[in-house]
Amino acid sequence: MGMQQTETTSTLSITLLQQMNLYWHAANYLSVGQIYLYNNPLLKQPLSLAHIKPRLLGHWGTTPGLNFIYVHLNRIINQYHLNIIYIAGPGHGGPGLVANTYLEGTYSELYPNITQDAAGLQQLFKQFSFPGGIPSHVAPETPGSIHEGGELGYSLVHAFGAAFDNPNLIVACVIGDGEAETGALATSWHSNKFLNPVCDGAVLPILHLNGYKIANPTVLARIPKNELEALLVGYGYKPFFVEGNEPELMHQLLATTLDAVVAEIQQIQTDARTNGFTKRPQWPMIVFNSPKGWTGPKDVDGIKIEGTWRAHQVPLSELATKPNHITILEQWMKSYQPEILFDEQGKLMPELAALAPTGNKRMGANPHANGGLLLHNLLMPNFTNNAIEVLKPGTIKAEATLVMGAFLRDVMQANSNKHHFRVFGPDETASNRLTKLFDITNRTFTAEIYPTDEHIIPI
Ligand SMILES: Cc1ncc(C[n+]2csc(CCOP(=O)(O)OP(=O)(O)O)c2C)c(N)n1
Repeated sequence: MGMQQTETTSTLSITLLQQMNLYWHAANYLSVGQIYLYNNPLLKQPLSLAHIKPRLLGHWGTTPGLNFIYVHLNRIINQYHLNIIYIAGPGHGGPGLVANTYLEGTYSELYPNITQDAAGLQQLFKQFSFPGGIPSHVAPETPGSIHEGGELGYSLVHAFGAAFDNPNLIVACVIGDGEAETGALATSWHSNKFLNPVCDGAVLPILHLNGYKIANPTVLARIPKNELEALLVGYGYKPFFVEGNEPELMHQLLATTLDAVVAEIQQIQTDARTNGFTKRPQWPMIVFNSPKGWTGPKDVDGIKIEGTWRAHQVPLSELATKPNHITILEQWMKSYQPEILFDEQGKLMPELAALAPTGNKRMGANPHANGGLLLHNLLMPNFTNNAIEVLKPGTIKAEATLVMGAFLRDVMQANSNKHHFRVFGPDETASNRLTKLFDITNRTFTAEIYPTDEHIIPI
């Protein structure tokens, strides 16, 4: 098949493009602020060492890309009334998710001390990776997060887990190109062989191809594009490439691509939900190729930072000993023009705030990403129904897992109309003797099925 290279078009009006770009700047500004600032959040005073945290932690490199994607998902949520949650595989980009959930208002609702003004900004910045504050990675307390960002590799499997039996949900899953080298992630691509568009939601993988891990290039960024495409096609996806470093072009490219991707997802789902499951769809995905540390310092002391591995963590880390770096940091933060992003009090300008979805459509507030709102207790049969009476020791022959299989079958039966109980097994349901489950269910598989297969169906 031919490569999906989106042509530059004008999906966004000039006004919308400018506003989305400013919103992105606001998210980037808040991200940098979290990494560096202790005080002076709106840079109303000349920046000095006293305003800077004594110990600098965090990851800048992945963050502008995560922010860019967030702003664009906000647009399609509004445009198509979608229900989307965001999984950040490079969860070390915690400042980006905190910034975006703050901008959309969720953060202040959950944490009322982080107000929408200069005092709230100061708290927001200070608490990040600070004693008594919040983690530097996307964490359980980050609004909208179901994925802990510390150990790379599980984003895509979590995304599929969230989409199973959740037909109206789209899970946008940003995957780091470094993360993609882990064993867990490398095999998770195949989860599309277990996803059925009739009864499950959709997963939109977004491979964040910013070229580097901590100090090394990534494999996927250094193979020819046609090999990368062949790999992703081989995993069963239809990759759309969004590549570049010029923000305006990238905004149009990603917007056009997301419009196309939403149309494909909706077409796959409508077809399957009208005509039943006929074949495994080729789900769309995006390869988002942008510079690591995008919009950050281009060079520091003659050494290239933006677009290199050097942008991974804290690009300016010797502020105490190099006063010219404080100037670079100030110029960097001012390049986002905080004075046009926030009003005098430090509140996001209303025309920018209006870009975010509202209520539960905000990705930070989506109930599907909340650990409690949508939980239902399982109806539990009395386990003693499956008891085996042992009148005298050593007289009964029985297998523990066979009995457990019968119990799991009864649990599944009791909850069958709710579709919220699944059994996952690495090919050991039968060999571990849980076979009583097959009295009432089968194994889901959307790849090819042979007549000799047993208890294997697409749904
Ligand atoms: C399993 C695992 N191995 C190693 C690390 C250390 N680590 C943290 S960030 C990172 C690089 C990640 O690169 P990528 O996924 O491409 O993210 P980005 O470049 O966007 O920061 C590594 C190796 C980790 N967090 N988890």
